[in-house]
Amino acid sequence: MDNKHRRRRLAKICVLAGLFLVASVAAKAAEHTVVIEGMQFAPATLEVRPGDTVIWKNKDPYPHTATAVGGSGFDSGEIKPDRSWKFVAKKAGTFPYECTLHKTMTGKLVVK
Ligand SMILES: [Cu+2]
Repeated sequence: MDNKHRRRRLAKICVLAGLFLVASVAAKAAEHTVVIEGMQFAPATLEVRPGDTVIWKNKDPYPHTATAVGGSGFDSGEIKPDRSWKFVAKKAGTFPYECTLHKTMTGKLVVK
């Protein structure tokens, strides 16, 4: 095999490796963050796919919870200031949630 052929073959391998990388990254589950600040969940409504991870990050100086209403899904328990809580969304559906310590704080997680 001469150098020209070798280079071509290497280029083909690189292209295939690149495609494989793109495909595997695309199939990977995503990570989303809900920031809790000023007694609010931001974004208030978050749409994710099954398998995605949702991270609630508490930036307030007091604890909060992210608790699905009616025991339908998840409950973070107390998230202390500067702490976060992770949840992997598995079941599809719409999950309204609230902070059990401050009932005016509400959000919605949509898994589809
Ligand atoms: Cu709260």
